[in-house]
Amino acid sequence: MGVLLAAAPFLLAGCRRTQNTLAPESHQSKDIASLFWWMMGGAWIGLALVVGLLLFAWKRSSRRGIGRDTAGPKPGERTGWIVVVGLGIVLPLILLCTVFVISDLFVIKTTEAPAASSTKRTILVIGHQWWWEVRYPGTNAVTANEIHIPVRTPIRLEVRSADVIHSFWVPQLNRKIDTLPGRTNSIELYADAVGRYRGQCAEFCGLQHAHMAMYVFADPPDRFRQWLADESRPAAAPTSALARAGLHTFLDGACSSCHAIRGTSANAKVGPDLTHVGSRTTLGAVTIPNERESLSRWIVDSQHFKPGNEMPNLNLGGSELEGLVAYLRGLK
Ligand code: HEC
Ligand SMILES: [Cu+2]
Repeated sequence: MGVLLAAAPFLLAGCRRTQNTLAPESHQSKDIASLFWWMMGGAWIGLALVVGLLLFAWKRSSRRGIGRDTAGPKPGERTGWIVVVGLGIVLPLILLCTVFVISDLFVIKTTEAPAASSTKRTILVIGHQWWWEVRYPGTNAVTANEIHIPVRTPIRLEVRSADVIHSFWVPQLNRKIDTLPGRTNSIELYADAVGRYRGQCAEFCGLQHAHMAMYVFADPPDRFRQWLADESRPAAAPTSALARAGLHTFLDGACSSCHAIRGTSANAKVGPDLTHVGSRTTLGAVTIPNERESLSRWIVDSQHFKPGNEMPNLNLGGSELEGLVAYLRGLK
């Protein structure tokens, strides 16, 4: 207990910035958080009431002595029933209906996606085992796991699934939205402040479900426009002999049977689009940082980081591996 108490400030500090529904950063999450606090307050009042009545009944019965007079109806039995029906049935019904109406008519409404016709931008996210494909309809930009949006701009987020049911959830920005095979669901994506918001698949979807996270970056509008223009361009050509060799390894080897790099002949869709992989901060759905060493280790042994993921270990090493890393690092 002491250890828990001592650790509490650190645990709570950990909650503050990431994946905390109670640290809302959009009007949707603020509505969800205040609904939570109202319900929480109501629940505590209800609990206090029940415990109070229990204590009251206990004191009264012990004063009278239980079982001393069992014959005939006890005084106060009728009021007992009135209290039971009133507090036990009618009151909960009223409270539940109120909560239902408030959450359904007001809170859920604010979380819904703006109509496609009334919003400037739609972003399409497709859940895969175990990563997120991100598309910007109307542009060529395709990326993975790291979603950029302009700050304080309502975005229509459409979600689909390539395989099983996943659930897209960025707690500081909005509620969960399931990605279902054969169906498109939508929600609004909106951030009050510039920053990075972590999200997570919220529906168990297989072995690496826990390694299926994503980041939403809310950028100032002009930085976002620049980012989107960069992401829409085809891949940069390799600039060194080593990177050129890496491009050839990529195209001739197995990599191009699963990955696309726009501007080259690689156009497969099994794994993430790597056209601008160098512009991401993480790899493997926020599992490892996007640095030279971790990229190299991922290519050699992605199964070490995410056992069971769809990318096989390909027994690469030496100059082939060096070339691939140099080439992919250059894809900004
Ligand atoms: C059989 C298909 C397949 C092959 C072959 C393959 N990959 Fe992958 N790759 C994937 C999948 C699927 C992922 C996503 C894994 C995850 O995060 O769950 C991935 C992820 C990656 C990532 C991380 C991308 C990101 O943004 O998270 C890189 C980099 C990568 N692969 C490079 C390569 C290279 C280089 C080769 C060739 C040596 C290669 N892959 C071969 C399927 C494949
Ligand atoms: Cu999932």
